[in-house]
Amino acid sequence: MPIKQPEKPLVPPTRLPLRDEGNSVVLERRTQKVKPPQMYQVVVLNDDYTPMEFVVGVIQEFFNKDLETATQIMLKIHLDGRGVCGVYSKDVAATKVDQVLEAANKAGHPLKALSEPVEL
Ligand code: TYC
Repeated sequence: MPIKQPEKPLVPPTRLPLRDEGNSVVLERRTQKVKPPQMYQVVVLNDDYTPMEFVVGVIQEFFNKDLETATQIMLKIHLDGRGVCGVYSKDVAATKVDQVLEAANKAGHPLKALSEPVEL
C-alpha cells in the first residue's frame, strides 16, 4: 500500500506585513544596497616634449572643454606633473585614454594618459 506524502503548500509561506498602531501596513526600512558605480578620472601626464598647443587641442577634442578651460588644465599638468581631464564610468574613461594615446602616437608625441578610480 503506497505511503501518502504530506501535502506540500502550493504557495510558499510569506511573512505577515508589519502594521502600526492603527493597523496600517507599514514598509520595513531596508539598508541601501544599491551603491552608485565607481567613477574613474582620466589623468594626463606631463612630459618635456609634447607641445602645449597639442595638449590643449587633445583636451578640447576628447574632454569637450573650451579653449580657456583646456589651457588651464594643460598648464596645471605642465606645473604639477599630472592633471584630471574628466571623470567617467570605467568603460568611457578607458576609451578616452585610448583616444588620447592614439592621437599622441599618430602625431609622434610621447604624451601619456591613464585612468584611476576616484577616491571617495
Ligand atoms: N611640458 C610640455 C612643454 O613644456 C607641455 C605639456 C603639458 C606636455 C601638458 C604634456 O600633458 C602635458 N612643451
